[in-house]
Amino acid sequence: MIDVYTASTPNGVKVPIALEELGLHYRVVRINLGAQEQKRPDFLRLNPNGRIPAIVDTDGPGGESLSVFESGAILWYLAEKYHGLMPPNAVERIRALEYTFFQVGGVGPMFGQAGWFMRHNEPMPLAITRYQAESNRLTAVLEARLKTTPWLAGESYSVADIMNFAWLRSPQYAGVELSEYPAVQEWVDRMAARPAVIRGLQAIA
Ligand SMILES: N[C@@H](CCC(=O)N[C@@H](CS)C(=O)NCC(=O)O)C(=O)O
Repeated sequence: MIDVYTASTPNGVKVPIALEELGLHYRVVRINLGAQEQKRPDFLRLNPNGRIPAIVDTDGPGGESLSVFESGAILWYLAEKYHGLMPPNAVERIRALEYTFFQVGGVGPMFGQAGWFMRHNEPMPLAITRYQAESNRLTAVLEARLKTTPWLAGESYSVADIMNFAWLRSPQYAGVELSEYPAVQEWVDRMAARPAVIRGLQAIA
């Protein structure tokens, strides 16, 4: 059994979507971020960084229970263990890794900061301008890629699509208008129509 400690946020939807795509059974343990449950000692034992998502796989390596944190690490752990969401082609596997790290190091932090400053009580125009511009620049990188390949890794759907979709499905949060990025919009729509994606989003709605 896989327990998923998560919440209904961009990073929080990735793991249920991946588990649905892999056809696995899992249990959602909802973490109330407003109540700071992610900072409690029992959760910090799973993720010392005090953020969702985290998982516990009761059947980890050697049959031992294993906890994993960081959404990118969780998705790669699941993809390796269950042989799915990973392109069969070696070059595409590298592309999947690239766009996974691109999301973790770029899209997530920039969209997150744009949204945070846009909603802060004190107006901070410089910060908003900076993070919205970066969010748009990163979306343009995805646009260029998706103009040439159906999925971010290439011909194969992979963890990289789930990682980035989790943020690009709500672009307005970071002040990004997807009508300016038609290939990204088409990919978001295609992903949102996948039955496993619908089930994953419902699992944490
Ligand atoms: N790089 C981390 C980011 C995790 C993250 O920022 N999670 C947010 C929700 S989207 C969170 O837990 N926020 C609560 C907090 O910062 O206390 C990942 O991909 O797992």
